[in-house]
Amino acid sequence: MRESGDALVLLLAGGIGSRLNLLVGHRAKPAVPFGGIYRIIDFSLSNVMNSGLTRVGVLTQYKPLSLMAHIGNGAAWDFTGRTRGIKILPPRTGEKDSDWYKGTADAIRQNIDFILANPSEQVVILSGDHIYRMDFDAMLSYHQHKRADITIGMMVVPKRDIHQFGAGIIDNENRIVDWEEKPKVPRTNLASMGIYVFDTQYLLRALARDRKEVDFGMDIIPRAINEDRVYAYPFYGYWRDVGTIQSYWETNMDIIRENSGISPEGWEIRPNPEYGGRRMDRAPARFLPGSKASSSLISAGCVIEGTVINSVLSPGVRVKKGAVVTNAVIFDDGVIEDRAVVDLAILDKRVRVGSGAVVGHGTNLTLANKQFPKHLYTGISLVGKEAVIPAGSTI
Ligand code: ADQ
Ligand code: ADP
Repeated sequence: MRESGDALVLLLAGGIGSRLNLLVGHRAKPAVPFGGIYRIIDFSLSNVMNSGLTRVGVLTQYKPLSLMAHIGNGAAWDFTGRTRGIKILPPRTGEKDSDWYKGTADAIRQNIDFILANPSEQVVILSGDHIYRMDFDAMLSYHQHKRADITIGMMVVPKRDIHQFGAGIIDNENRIVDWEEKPKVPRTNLASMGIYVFDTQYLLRALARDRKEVDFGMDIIPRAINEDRVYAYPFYGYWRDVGTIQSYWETNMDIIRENSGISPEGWEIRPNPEYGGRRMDRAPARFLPGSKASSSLISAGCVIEGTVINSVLSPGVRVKKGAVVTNAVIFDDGVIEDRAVVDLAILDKRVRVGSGAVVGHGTNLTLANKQFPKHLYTGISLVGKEAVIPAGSTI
């Protein structure tokens, strides 16, 4: 048994993640492939496993099919066994659309039965949307030490980004004394990571108080800081909310680098079970004569004849003769034909780029700025699942 007892984990995996655009056209954001052999949710599930927690409920809502297939019975993360388990919790399908979750707290409220059926001292609430590495056991011990009602994982972010987060002001004991969800005017650079430890009895009382309180950041926490013991748990490790194409791409680039803090050494991230042994048809990656590769992550089953620089390739990608792939993220079984160029782009599964075609503007911003208003332009091209880019074309 862990020092801090066996807390129950609730993993929020239902958000739409619309800023990820084509990548969430048919799958939930936590199911979006990431870093070659993972899906985004693997990071949360692996953190739970590595922290010694064994009981998990996954709250789904939007396009959950790939996500459910991916999690399966949870064996990939050791969640099977007599005292262990992972359960997918779909939204209550009542008669009206309005029964769908209205926000994070409402989603938890609709699953009170699951909390009651799994008695625990604390509930850990996480998001399935983040790429990070965190020990929840240490956070639970801290929560107990502070005798907190709620403990919130928080980290310092650049002030210009604080408008995307819950922002907290703390006293010198780390007690949160002021709070603003997504502030327009920055008063602090301490951001909520959307990771909460609640005393279970406190959570049940807070959810019962007022059904109009549907969101943790907007409703439950602002009320709690006035009346109850709410503490920040300062976090100094690697954590990214991969909510936009830009941050998704940057985080993929981070996983290439050895010293970024997210490389899987020393803290096991268990991948998509499909790559964890079941799919035996993936031979080792193969580099043919004339190929060049550097600063890249190349998965099994890839065959490289051309050049790959600063890119992340999922299993089964082919880069043919004379093709050049730079600053790219290419999902499973993509084919980059002879002399094609992919520069600063994300390609969903099974995309085929024809001979001599050019995908992405790279750093050639003059070309890009003609097509997009400057403020919308991230510079990163996105190609949808199974698209075919005709030979010789430029997109
Ligand atoms: P947001 O990033 O805006 O802010 P939110 O949309 O509330 O996050 O979603 C949080 C998590 O819950 C996501 O993983 C999302 O997928 C999931 N989710 C959202 N609605 C859901 C629903 N109805 N059912 C199931 N899952 C759902 C929050 C906090 C901020 C904090 C950031 C950190 O409100 O205070 O700073 O997260 O990313
Ligand atoms: P997602 O796009 O949501 O990440 P996948 O496309 O990988 O999901 O998988 C959806 C379904 O398609 C799965 O049942 C998977 O087994 C199947 N599938 C996987 N690889 C291929 C392939 N090369 N061609 C057709 N179907 C595939």
